[in-house]
Amino acid sequence: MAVTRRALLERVLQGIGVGVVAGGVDRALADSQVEATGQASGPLTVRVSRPFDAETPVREFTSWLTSNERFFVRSHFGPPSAEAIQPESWRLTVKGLVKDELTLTLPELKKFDPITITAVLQCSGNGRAHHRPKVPGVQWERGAAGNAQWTGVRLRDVLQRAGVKPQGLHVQMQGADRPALPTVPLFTRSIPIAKALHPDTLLAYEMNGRPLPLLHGAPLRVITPGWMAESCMKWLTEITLRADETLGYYMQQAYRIPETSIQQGSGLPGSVMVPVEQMPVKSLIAAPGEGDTLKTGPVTIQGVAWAGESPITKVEVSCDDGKTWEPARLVGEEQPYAWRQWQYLWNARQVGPTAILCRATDAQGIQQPEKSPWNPGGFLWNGWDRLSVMVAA
Ligand SMILES: Nc1nc2c(c(=O)[nH]1)N[C@H]1C(S)=C(S)[C@@H](COP(=O)(O)O)O[C@H]1N2
Ligand SMILES: [Mo]
Repeated sequence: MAVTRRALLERVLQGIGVGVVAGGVDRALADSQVEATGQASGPLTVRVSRPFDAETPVREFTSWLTSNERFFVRSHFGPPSAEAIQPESWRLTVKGLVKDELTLTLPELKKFDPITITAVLQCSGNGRAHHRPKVPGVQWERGAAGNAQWTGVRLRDVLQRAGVKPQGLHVQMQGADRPALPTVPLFTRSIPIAKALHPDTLLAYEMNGRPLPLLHGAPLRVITPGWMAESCMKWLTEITLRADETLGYYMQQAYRIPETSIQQGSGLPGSVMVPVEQMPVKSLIAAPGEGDTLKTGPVTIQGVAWAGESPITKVEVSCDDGKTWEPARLVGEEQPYAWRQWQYLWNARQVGPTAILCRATDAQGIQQPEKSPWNPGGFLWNGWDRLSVMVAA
């Protein structure tokens, strides 16, 4: 089995253009996280090599869709064993507070009505590296996010087939991935029934029109559009209806934020912590790039903006380090849950170093803050995006 797992992981890493890490990939399956240098390797910037956590270089965000090969990867233990997700033997079970327990094969699942939704996926830790004081954990910068088309069936339809009992208020999700050590808790999460029954919440088997890649949860994953990616369970095998939120580390300790803002760096005993859910309003500059040298004259600045379940109504750009702001042009059509591309034509006149910033506003009138409120997990960073450039004659 170890051989199968190793061969599988090797294929996966090579398939996305990442060289197999020195020392062999078997250690990639260990629980200990090995910090990488943050250097570009193939199409992704590797943050942790074992298990493989890597972010998308933001220049990719000049495209509306983020390709499967360049989509950020985050998992706690690495992909499951090949046996656990073999198409022939793979099953999805639905149990707990339901009238009829279900066991579905992939072909059976695909008989429900298919739908496709374009949605941003973003890790709650994206931008953790910007929090001050510094927060331990994967030091994600800007690219633990991406926009993709997800095809699958409605979680609602599957739940309705099983018949949710009135006491079933939370939907627990379990994937086939397992920690190497039995003492490490499983990555088990739950979402409230309202989000699970929302017609846009998916069990997805395709990403950008292709079979869901192994690193992104093959054969089936949950997509909760507009919500942080921690509820987008990969390698899904089990759904359990429960009366309460899932217990255990990944729901009760990790991925929680203070309900109200707290003092920077405080230990906060007593403060109420709630699970991360909605994605807050955020924007990024995709081009030019950090440290670029630009010529005087017209410069196209472009990027993306998104706000979870809320549309983007405005993006502003500053080319003088935040002194003055100008509205950017929103490109294309608004699509719920997808990001919105934007452009700004800057006439660069003054030679020398400057900083370019952007900030977005959503339909509720909420504007990106200059800096996000500090929190102990370093989650939900959505401060103004900022890059330094040099203007040369
Ligand atoms: N089964 C399983 N699902 C998982 C995870 C995991 O470790 N195991 N990681 C979650 C986290 S923390 C994130 S940010 C997203 C990342 O999705 P991606 O790798 O497809 O970008 O998957 C989520 N789903
Ligand atoms: Mo994450």
